[in-house]
Amino acid sequence: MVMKNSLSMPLIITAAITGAETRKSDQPNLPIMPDEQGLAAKQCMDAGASIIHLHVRDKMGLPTQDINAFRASMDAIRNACGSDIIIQISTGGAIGENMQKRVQPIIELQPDMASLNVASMNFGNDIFLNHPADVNMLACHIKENNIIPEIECYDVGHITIAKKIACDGRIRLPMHYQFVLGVPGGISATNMHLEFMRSQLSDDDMWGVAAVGRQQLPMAVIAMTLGGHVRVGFEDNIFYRKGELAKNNAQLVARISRISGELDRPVASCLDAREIIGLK
Ligand code: KMH
Ligand code: ZN
Repeated sequence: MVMKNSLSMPLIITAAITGAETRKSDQPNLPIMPDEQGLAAKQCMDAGASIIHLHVRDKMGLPTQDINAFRASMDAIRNACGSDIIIQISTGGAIGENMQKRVQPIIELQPDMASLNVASMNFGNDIFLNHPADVNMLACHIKENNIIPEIECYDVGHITIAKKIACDGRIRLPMHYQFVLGVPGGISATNMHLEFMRSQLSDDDMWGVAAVGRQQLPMAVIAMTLGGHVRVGFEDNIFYRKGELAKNNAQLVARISRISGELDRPVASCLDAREIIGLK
């Protein structure tokens, strides 16, 4: 039996391999086509990742929520990794994406997990719109389809909103939070912010950290020591270190696995992660 929320709990590493905003012109090794995503997912799994946070692109390389594009990428990932890998599809999509398109993949494709964004916010120079009625609708579809939601929290108040949605019966407990720190418009990536956000959770809640840019690594290490989980990958950070682009997503995953080893915290296999999250 895997223990929850302790340092002995296996570390779940999520690889956010593509994202919606990262461009191939900025990171030439960004996987955008299904075969590239399959290969990236396999490399990440071999390096210690058990969850793939998935965004997909169209033939032009632009972000899309098209069901067929998701199906092709999910098939490629499962063909490359096997069926134990956990696929978490994005319902956030790209800024400005139509809400019906954002919800469609979870209804049609029933992935293991789906992201759930609970609030509108400034997002860099854009506005990420998540109307309360749409958030409730998304949460209900996720629940009805027996998909595990991961609550993307870009600020402390987002935890409060998520708790209210759960209280209204639209999110099944325990909650799975991702603290996305350092998005311009959200809370910045500092130890104090991370500690405070964590202090708002119940003991049974699961949480992880996805910090943006150069804060990805330090925040990940702090999360690891506090019993949290970690997300790395090109969606949030394209560099290995200052001025040096990462070779691939797996290089970022492998570094987290190595540090976890040094901390004597085991890295979760896909089956460990399924047990911790409560997935069949
Ligand atoms: N692309 C961001 C605007 C998610 O995956 O749910 C939203 C995002 C969150 O990436
Ligand atoms: Zn995402």
